[in-house]
Amino acid sequence: MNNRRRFFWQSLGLGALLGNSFSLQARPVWAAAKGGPKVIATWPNSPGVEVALAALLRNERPLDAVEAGVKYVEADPNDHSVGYGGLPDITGKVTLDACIMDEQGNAGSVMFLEHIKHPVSVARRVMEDTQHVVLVGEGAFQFAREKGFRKENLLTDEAKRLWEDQRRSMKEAAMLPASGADNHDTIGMVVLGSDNRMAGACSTSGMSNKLRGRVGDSPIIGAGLYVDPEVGGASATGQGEYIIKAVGCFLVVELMRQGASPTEACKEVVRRINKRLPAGTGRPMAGFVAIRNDGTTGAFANVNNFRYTVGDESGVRVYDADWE
Ligand code: SD4
Repeated sequence: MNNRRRFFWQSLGLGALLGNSFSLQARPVWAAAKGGPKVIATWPNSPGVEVALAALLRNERPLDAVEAGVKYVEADPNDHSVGYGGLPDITGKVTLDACIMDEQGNAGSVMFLEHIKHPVSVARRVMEDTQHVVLVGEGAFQFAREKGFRKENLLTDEAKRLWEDQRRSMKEAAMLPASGADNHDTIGMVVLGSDNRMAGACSTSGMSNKLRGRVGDSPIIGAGLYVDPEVGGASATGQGEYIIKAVGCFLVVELMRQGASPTEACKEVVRRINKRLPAGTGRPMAGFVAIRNDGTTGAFANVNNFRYTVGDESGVRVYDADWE
């Protein structure tokens, strides 16, 4: 059992929740979701997807389900790109970014937040308790404290050691770290309830060794996450600078609105991003997952090792995304 799975069983103590066989069937664009609840997430995040799916199967609100699924990943010390255990910035400090969107398309976001283990929950408080969409840095931290979130040290010994190793291998401290698929694990998740209501969330510690104050795509509505409950939702992972410039997730959803399948929509956005990138190995990574509100799912990346997770009543599966 790998560390992630062990963390899952230890923290939740759930038995085998879901069965095995599962197939992705394309459905007509505007058909209602008939397959019951569905969850899609970046990377092999089966435990987080299982948490979200279990909530949907209990008929909980999609917003609660997606928050619970992402919180699971934020608390996992073995995910070095999210929350507790995330790799620090160039100064050795863990800074977190997250956003959330609800069933009506409302949004909340926190950026450059320190010392709070669950930025996705702070983002939800921004959405629900303020008239704003985004809080950053010290202001976001103060807000979180006022809302009762605990101040915690998020830098684990293992993350510190990995960060030190990385720094040793970087020629110049100020350069952006390499961003192939191997140093990503950001959680982006979109859920569809059996009543066709949708919600999404995205959470990350960002690129390790990033400049202090750097924010990527993940907490930016339309870049790292976008949900239009009438159409579908998308989330992203990879080097945020390129995803922001393409307004990636908004574009995925708009392409789905025009009739593209989730995979076609993700592919088109990846193609636009690729036009601006050098070809071949070492190219900055960009990958998207998407779900239409008819329950159809898909993903696409510009590297060959992007994997994503889909869960529904018949099981939770990790897939290799197509790439170009
Ligand atoms: C960022 N998109 O901060 C994030 C990084 C990422 O897994 O996806 N890491 O740019």
